[in-house]
Amino acid sequence: MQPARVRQSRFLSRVLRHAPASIGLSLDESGWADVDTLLARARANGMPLDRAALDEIVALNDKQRYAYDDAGTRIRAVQGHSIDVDLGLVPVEPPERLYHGTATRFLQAILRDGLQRGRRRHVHLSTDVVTAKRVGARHGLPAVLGVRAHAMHTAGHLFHRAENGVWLVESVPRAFLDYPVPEIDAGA
Ligand code: HQG
Repeated sequence: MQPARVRQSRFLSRVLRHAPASIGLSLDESGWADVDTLLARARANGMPLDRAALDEIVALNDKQRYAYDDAGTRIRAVQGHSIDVDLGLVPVEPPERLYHGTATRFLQAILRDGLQRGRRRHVHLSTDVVTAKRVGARHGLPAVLGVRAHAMHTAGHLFHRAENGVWLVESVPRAFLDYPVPEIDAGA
């Protein structure tokens, strides 16, 4: 995406996941914002954004972070919120294994306390090692943990899959974590 679109996408991430009130926007309980109101509030707060740019971001965003409703009049982030929204996702059976990318400096705490959701609503898990490593690299030198997801599910933990394929869970107790991950070569 062009730099202007990246800036606009970051702005959307901030207002649709974390701080709608910072531009005087309100989301409904499912996280939806009215598109026309969003565009007006964005412009009023110094972020040039029109419907064509929004369409492009929704369609081309590398992680499919945002989605319109069926009528195309509302928009929301499909995951990653820190504010309290109910995405209406139904629990689904996860695969045997999922992965979590983090930074090496967090490993000691994670292996002691398990994975915590921090300021977000969920812990985010990836289906593949490459994606997890990329997520971890956002925080520093990346490290990838394995999560025995199906065993967690059997033990009663609820898993959800966001529209963009990211897996969401409330926490991961350390008993379900593997580090190092046997199937990853040393250094991954
Ligand atoms: C770590 C991006 C210490 C955790 C990504 C992570 C993802 C602990 C950091 C999405 C811990 C939280 C989410 C513990 C977890 N002790 N550290 N017990 N438990 N942590 O950004 O998963 O580009 O809130 O490992 O692709 O990195 O925004 O979570 O390093 O899908 O669309 O605490 O955000 O998507 O960091 O990223 P974050 P995340 P977007």
